[in-house]
Amino acid sequence: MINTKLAEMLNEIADMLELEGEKYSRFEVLAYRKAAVTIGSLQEDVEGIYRKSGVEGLMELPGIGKGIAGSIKEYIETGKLSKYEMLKKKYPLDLANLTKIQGMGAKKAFKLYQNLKIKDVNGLKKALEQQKIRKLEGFGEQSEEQIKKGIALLESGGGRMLLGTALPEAEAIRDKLVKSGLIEKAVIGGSTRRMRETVGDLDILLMSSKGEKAMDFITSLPEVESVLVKGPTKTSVRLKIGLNCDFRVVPKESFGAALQYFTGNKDHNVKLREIAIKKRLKLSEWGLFDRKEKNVAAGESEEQVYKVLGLDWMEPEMREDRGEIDLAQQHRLPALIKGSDIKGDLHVHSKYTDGADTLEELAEAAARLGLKYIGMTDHSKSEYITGGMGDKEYEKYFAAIDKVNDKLGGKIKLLKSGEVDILKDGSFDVSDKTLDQMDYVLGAIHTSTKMGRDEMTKRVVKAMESGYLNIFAHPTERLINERNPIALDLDKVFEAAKKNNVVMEIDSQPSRLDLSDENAIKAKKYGLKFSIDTDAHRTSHFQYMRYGVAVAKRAWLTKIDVVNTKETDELLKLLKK
Ligand code: DGT
Ligand code: CA
Ligand code: CA
Repeated sequence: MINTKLAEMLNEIADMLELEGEKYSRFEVLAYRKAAVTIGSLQEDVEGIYRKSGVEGLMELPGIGKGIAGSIKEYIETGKLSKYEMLKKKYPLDLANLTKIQGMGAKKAFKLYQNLKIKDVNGLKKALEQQKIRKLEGFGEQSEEQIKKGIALLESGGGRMLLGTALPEAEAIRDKLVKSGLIEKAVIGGSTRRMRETVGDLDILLMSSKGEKAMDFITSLPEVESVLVKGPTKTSVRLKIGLNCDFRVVPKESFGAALQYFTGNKDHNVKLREIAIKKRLKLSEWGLFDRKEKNVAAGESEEQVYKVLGLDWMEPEMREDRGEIDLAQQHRLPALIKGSDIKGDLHVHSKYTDGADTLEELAEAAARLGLKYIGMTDHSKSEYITGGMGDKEYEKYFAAIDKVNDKLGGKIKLLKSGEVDILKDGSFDVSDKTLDQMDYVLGAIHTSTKMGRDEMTKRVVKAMESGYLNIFAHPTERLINERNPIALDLDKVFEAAKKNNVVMEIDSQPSRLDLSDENAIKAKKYGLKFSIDTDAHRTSHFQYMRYGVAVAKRAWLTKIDVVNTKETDELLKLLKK
């Protein structure tokens, strides 16, 4: 799938136009940024859309105008983007990766290029070693330190890719294989199937009687950058998006066992193997064998493997060796929450602040997805970059919401809320009167994020004790591989949340996933409730819900743990203060 690469290039064009300065309007820069977000967050292959519906189809995507649609067409047809190539001549530096470093914008990166000929992250590292950067005007020892920290944070991810990027890619490849007619079955396994927040590599299992042809098809896919290993049953490739992918062709009678094995995780598998040994059986990716070497779990399904071992089948999200094997043996597995349990989304942004779509567009899109309500949570004034609102603006906002609700005639309901900043002292940055008018209050920390642990914890606890806070949004403020969590004593925060009936958010944005699965497990121990939200800034972001639901499943949450599984009236009662 070309989405990730294309989005990266569109973003780089925006960066380079910005560097060009006055020659280009802010409007044009913004258009490229918007297009990059649209393409980057798209859950289906943009090439597929073009092949099916042409430039018109592209223009139906939010934020894609005629000009950029033409560029996308050019890229799909020729593999090149002339605007990008032209600008790149003047700015031959790896902006895409340099700007991934926290605190490194295009301007800074270009300055480093102009003065020190730094072109990429490796060059930057060398210059840091040689202490060259501190001597530049506008930089200093402190900024050297900051850049070093940014690089360390980026590399601490160990090259693991966000699930939100890896999964759509895996699905696109799987779908192409299915369409090819060369295979009977293709299933995505590994950490992707377990829906881990990041993925080390992709694992795809195939059932095929034309193994060699299938492998030829795979190695000639446009997604593939290079072939690492190629054989009739096992092929590994490097994908252009910067991820490896293992393919294995497995015979039908071993498929269930192989799927179980290649889903893992490793610790879960090791435990299963021990259980097999106790039953005098041998478990491998080829099957479950008795002493006469007969496969007693032959066939396509995993269920059989678990069943013969005396366990109930469990969802892949649970297979992390966190106690699920014992529960499966005792037939006491929890009934995990499902995507279809979700009735609404309580964290959504519109054009009123930094969202791309109108209230009505958001409502229509959410209704099409079968949601019964969405909570409108545009920002408060401290988030001034987003055009955050004060009391007066909120009044207009709520009136507009009423109007749209009248027009919608009950098809879906917009709820009145706001993503209200929790200030340094734990107070909110809008008046109590405004808070009173909200159906519920979603509070978040965005400013003064470097506070120490005690102070930060007090700040959050105070907001919870105010009696106004209903949902604590993206509680740790982390961005995976990009920004560390704020310093919080989560035990104290969860205790205060329990006392004050504050719901914890699981933010479904792929780079946030906040709370994480581990923190959600901890929060559940305190008896807390959760709200799984998309934090949508455009209608296409509603698609992110599946990532938040996956976090919830990985934390063993059930329907009753999650407030936005309730019908509208029930939910409003629950959130009333
Ligand atoms: P990743 O790729 O780092 O995100 O994580 P996984 O879980 O996808 O790991 P990967 O790709 O190395 O292996 C795929 C699956 O194969 C893994 O989930 C479990 C299984 N597996 C890998 N190595 C071993 C092993 O040494 N023993 C057993 N029993 N299973 C293994
Ligand atoms: Ca893997
Ligand atoms: Ca692998």
